[in-house]
Amino acid sequence: AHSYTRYNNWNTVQSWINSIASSNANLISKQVIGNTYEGRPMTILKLGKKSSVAKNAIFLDCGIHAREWISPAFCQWFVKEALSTYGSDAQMTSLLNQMDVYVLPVFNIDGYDYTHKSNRMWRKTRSRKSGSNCVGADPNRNFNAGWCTLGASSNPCSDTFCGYSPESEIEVKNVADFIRRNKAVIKAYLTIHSYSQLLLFPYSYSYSLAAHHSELLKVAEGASSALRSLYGTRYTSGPGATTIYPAAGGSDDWAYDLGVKYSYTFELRDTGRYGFLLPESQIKPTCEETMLAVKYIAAYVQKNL
Ligand code: 0X9
Ligand code: ZN
Ligand code: ZN
Repeated sequence: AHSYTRYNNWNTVQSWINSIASSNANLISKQVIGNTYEGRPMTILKLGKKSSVAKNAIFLDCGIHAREWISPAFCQWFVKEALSTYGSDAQMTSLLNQMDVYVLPVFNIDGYDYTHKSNRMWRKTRSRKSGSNCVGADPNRNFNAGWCTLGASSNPCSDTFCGYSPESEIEVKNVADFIRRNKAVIKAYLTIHSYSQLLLFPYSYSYSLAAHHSELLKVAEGASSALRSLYGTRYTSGPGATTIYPAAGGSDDWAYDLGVKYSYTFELRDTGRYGFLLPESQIKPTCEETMLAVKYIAAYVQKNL
């Protein structure tokens, strides 16, 4: 059965997507953006009050990397909180009245399923190509942003394999196509990973500072202090290349260069004690504190449309 404080497997998340959408038709609509390599439907939940005029939007994805289980848990939490606080929390109400939030609960579904069934530490997609016995590419090295130039591997057996070409991974292509199609309205791109407690922004494919570096840093620092206010969890903010490591082909850099100014990668708890194996007892506190950071960024974006 589904639980917000457990790591739900893919089948459970899939049924949750269908039931939450059908029982909240006033605030949620569903959209399939394509199938994964293994044929699973990638469904985006569009949260927001229905409007007759076009609304600006925030795009939020979770589970780019299969083993980062706290990430899909956060997207599920976000949807729950949005629904349960709409109408009582002034900020959430205003956000969903004025904007839409597109939530992709699990980006790399095939990989996520594989971590539940076969290998808990799997990171990549599950695509195959004749000529190599190694499976999958790193979806966060497969976007068309300095593709495979830095911090990525062209060896199909590597955990950071960039793929055979940009967007060779169908999951990456499906998301990139969706964002390209909706780029006129998408004002922020938020992607959730773990772990290290970082709030990263472009660039990671280059050491150059982004054109909006100081604003991106200011918003990240505001979001980090909002997060810290709940339980004291400390985050470091900065450009990917110098704050974690240089690595090309990431979704954040790609979205930013497409024109989505507020582009952030979260690396959630912890700093290495449990790493990817974060205990289920930490799902609730991690999600509650992360909500504050995401809402901080959303409020800033809303105010600066
Ligand atoms: O290496 C990554 O893809 C991310 N770290 S993780 O441990 N979750 O794998 C960091 C991504 C930062 N952004 C880019 N490299 N573009
Ligand atoms: Zn990751
Ligand atoms: Zn809550």
